[in-house]
Amino acid sequence: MNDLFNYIDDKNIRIIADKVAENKRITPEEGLLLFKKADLALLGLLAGIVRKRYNGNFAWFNNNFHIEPTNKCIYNCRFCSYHKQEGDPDSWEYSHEEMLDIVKRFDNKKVTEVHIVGGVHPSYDLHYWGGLLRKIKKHRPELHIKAFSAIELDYMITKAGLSFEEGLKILKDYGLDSIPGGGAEIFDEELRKMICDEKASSDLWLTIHETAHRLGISSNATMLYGHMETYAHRIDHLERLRTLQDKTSGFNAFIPLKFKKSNNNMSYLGEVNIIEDLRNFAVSRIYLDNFAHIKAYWPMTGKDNARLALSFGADDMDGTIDDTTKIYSMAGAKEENPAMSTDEISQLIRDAGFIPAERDSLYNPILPPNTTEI
Ligand code: V47
Repeated sequence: MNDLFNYIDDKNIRIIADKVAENKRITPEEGLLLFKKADLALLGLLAGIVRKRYNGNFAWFNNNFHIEPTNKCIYNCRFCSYHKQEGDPDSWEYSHEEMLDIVKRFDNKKVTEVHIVGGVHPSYDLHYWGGLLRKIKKHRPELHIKAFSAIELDYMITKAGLSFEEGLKILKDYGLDSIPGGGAEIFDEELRKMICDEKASSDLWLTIHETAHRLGISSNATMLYGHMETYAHRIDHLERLRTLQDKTSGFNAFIPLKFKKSNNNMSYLGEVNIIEDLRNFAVSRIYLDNFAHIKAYWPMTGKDNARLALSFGADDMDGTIDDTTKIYSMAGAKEENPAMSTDEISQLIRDAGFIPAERDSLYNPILPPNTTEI
């Protein structure tokens, strides 16, 4: 029993606080109780304890950029502001050469990662996308390619008539290094039907990530929150991720994504407030005791809120981005042309009281020249 928690009146919350401080795993019921009853200050304290175990006083960022190959998508998820049908005047589709030109724009910049995610285009299978990866690797072999959500992978691999294992092995040979966390949305099957009934099921999302982990391809995980879900749905989502991570240890980071309301079919729901965002960061940090990193994705949260999230369990700010993503500005995020310099992102981290540390995509520190430790 930790004296620090003597002030907590609620017996059950007190038990949970002691468990977290003693590095014991909390149950789904306890996770739910934290969402329902714990005050924000306590959540921040507990999340800070877990955060520190993995990350000390560091907060991570990388130098990265995005490619969004197309917004044409066979699916019509109700929360999505990005998707357009083939033929829509607002749709786009880049050729391999145009995407390679985006990569070349960074030739003299110290980026370490390209993040490639777009709509599920009806026409292309994994050899088309694999060809793109191969061209990027030929041009810049050391650039880490984090590409294709499980939803895109499901479509391109199935279209090629392959099993997930076969398809992922082939993509790895083409140059795929890791997989981003998109498409997880919310795992509860009933809710998934209501917000994105056409796309890969929760089980498929988890199977694709598990298969990737077995093949040595690590990945991220996301959760779309702040729409119709209950706290029980969030805990169910976190529980399924924690269970898979126990099995594979293949997830690098968890990224909570707050539903943004502009220009989509769920606008009428509005958006949850910053307190709810911070509570969600903190409970996720506490619950996912086997995830080393929780990412505050600043193009979605905004810079100020990402900085604040560092005190509620987040330890990673994603990257410099350099104005290469539109998904969130199309959904109404404040950062319309998201870009930050290394100095700016480092200063945000210092403002929150943490030590900025540049990382590669697998969270190895990138040391400034002439240093041997961070
Ligand atoms: O799966 C789409 C979300 C995701 C909206 O792995 C929305 O490093 C809120 O996964 N409001 C794609 N969210 C983006 C993604 C991602 C982003 C940054 C880093 C990483 C990573 C992954 O965006 C989708 C969906 O959950 N999304 N529309 C919206 N209106």
